[in-house]
Amino acid sequence: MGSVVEFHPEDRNGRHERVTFLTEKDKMSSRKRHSLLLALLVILSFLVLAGVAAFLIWYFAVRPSEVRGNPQVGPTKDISAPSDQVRVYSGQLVLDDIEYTDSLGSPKTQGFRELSKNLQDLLRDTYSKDTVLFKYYNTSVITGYSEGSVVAYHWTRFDIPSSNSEDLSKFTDSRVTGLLRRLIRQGGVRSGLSFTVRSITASLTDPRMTNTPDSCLYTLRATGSKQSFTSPGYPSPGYPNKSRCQWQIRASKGKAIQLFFPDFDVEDDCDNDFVSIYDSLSPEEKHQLTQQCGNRPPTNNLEVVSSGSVMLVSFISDSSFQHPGFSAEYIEIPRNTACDQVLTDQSGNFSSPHYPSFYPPNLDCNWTIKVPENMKIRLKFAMFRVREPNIDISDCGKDYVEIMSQKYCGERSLLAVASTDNTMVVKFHSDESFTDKGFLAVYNAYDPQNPCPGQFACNTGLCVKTTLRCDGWNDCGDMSDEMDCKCGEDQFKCDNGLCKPKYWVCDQVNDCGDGSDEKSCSCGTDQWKCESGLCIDKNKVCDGTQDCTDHSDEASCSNQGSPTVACTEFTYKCRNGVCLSKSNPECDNSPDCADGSDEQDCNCGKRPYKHNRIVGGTNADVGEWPWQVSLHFKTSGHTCGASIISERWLVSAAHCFPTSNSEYRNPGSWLTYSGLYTQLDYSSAESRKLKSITVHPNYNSFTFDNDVAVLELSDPLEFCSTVYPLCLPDATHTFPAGKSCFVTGWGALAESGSLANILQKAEVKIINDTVCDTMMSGEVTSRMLCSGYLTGGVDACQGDSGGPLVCQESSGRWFQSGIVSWGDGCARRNKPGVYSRVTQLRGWIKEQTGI
Ligand code: 4AZ
Repeated sequence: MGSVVEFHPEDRNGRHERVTFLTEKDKMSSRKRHSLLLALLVILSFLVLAGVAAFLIWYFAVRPSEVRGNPQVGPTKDISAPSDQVRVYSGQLVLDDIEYTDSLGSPKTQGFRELSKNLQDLLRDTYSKDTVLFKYYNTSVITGYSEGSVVAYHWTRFDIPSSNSEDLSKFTDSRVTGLLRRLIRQGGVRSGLSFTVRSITASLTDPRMTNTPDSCLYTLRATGSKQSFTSPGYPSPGYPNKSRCQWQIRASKGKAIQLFFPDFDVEDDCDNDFVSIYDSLSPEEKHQLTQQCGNRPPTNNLEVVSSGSVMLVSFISDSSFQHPGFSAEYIEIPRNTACDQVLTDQSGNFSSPHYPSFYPPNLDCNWTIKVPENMKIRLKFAMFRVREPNIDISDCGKDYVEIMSQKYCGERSLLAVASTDNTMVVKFHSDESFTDKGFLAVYNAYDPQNPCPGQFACNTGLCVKTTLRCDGWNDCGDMSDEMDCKCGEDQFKCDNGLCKPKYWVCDQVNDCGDGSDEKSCSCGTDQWKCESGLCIDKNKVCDGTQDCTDHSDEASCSNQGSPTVACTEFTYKCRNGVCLSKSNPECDNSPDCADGSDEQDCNCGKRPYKHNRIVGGTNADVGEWPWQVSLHFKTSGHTCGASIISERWLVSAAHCFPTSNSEYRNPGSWLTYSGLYTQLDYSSAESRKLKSITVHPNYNSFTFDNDVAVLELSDPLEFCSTVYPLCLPDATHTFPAGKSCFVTGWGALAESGSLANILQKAEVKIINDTVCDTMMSGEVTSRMLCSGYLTGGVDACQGDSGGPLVCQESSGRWFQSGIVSWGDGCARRNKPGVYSRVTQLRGWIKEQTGI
């Protein structure tokens, strides 16, 4: 047997090498053997490596979870199969016998890591006591600590394979909390640990909230000066899909945190993207302050306040739409401990703490109002929003305002209360979760002998004009102005005692509220009643022919959306010529035409900004009516309104362009402002010149029949949060009598009054055509429609002309039903506003604009 040079590099530690000289032949065969050996070696090392890899895979992924080791703090690998169900429990551990040190504020420190490791082991051990839960145990993570008593924030994740889905029902809050409570019963100690666990909480948590200290989790320190942070990618190119970020904010001991969002634009659907804010460092629903999504205008900024020195902001994005995200500012503020107040002035106001910011959780406040002996107090809420999700507002079990043993919660528009003597105590309670904007209350003392000099005194303590008494409308808020009324000649007495105009009987609108005005309007036994009140033969319903003038006999047939209906002037016609029996099918988010044409060109009628419903006031919000345009004539300033129907086209009223002065028909005389809020500041509006003005050829300047014009812009608009088109209804679209719609504009605030600076909005109801024609002395043509209140008080006025009347459909989209046209003065009794009927003018608008 020959020898080979054996070369062991690791053996060359001064030891001798064995050297043998070889013959040529030996050399040849030795080379062959050498390559063979090398190949063997490679195969062997490959096998060893493969074995190690297989072991690792088995150890970390395949090995049964009962024997899985304790995971370290760090990003959790999503090792669950796609079909696995995930359950996450998060909560707080309160620790005794341990001092909070600054090192616990930063996950990068040794102190943080050591304590976290011990607590994670403790959690794993605790969960291991339940064989079912532990079978699916994946990991426990400590995400942070706060001071005072040291509180550790934890979450634990379980992965349940779909094959074991029957075990999902075993994951109950009581099972988990019961298990954790055992830890406390056993003294909360564990050998080798220097601290004890005083209490522990855990509740089911959205698995998307499971950030680890190493992932997109930021620790921020609030101080007395403002600091800020933003969502990832803010503002451009916008946040990425599947962002999961959290910001832990800590303030000094004894302080609170105020968080303000100067800019907030997150996808509109909270199921996809949202920001959740917690009064804790753990994302437990129990401590959730609010969850928000959508685009908020600068007039409705989000601002929240914590109860203690910690706050967690969690941002989740699932959608792939690109939105800028948010910028946030945080600051340390004194904690709101004492909010009790005694008010002795004869009038004044007070509000929930930090109003209009969200009030803090965990708070109780008392306001005691004391006025002179012989006086009483009336209290009115200018704003009242104390809402919590899924709360029955009849028992107000969570946050509430309490006045004279009565609890109030939810959102209220006309809340007023009167005292029985010269004192009134108003209590406010907020519990540990979900806060809201709160309230603003105004009070004044009054003389009970003469509570409302010259006015009617409501039982609520409010005073209303005597003309509002017995007018059929609830002006007091508690209906007291409509009680014990003797109905007039021209009024109908409802079963509930209200008086309503006789015109309203049998008009298919429940004006009484109890249906009594529509009760005895029955048709014959073989007849069917149209929505307009007309009676037709029963066999004419759903026969494919429109027999009711409002086509209600064909509107709700079981063959809805079926393409078999004969086309008439009341049926919606798809682009392929097929007609539908469904009413208002266009842009309703449900495809009805086989060719999809009813859902095409539907980028309209949705306001980009998310709006707060403003209770009471008539000032619009920024971006609330993004299709509203202000038309300025030469140097006269605002003259008329208009609406945006596309980047290049506006709709307005023909009477805004009279022929009395040729300059009115000259496009060069006009300047348009889109996205305008106040007439005092044009800086953020989009201003465009006009290229053409086209007035309806059949416009009649005496009767105002066909009062419509289309305006072409010289340059296209750029759509944004405050500039966006409304939807034009199909010619067959119906806006039924009684429907609430909105008219907007900078027109006069009262008849012969001055123009508004801030864009105004008014809610008006569509009025039955025959009722309106009677009220307006037979001057209402079929190209007109009426809207407003027969009692007066709310209306469009001079300067609103050309602006839109819009109605929201169940799809959420706003459709233009009217163009402000004329009226008998403004807001007068029995004189509703008259509008150009857009459905009747739709064909002409399409001919002129292609829209
Ligand atoms: C106007 O003069 C005008 N009340 C517009 C609307 C109404 C009255 C007048 C409706 O432009």
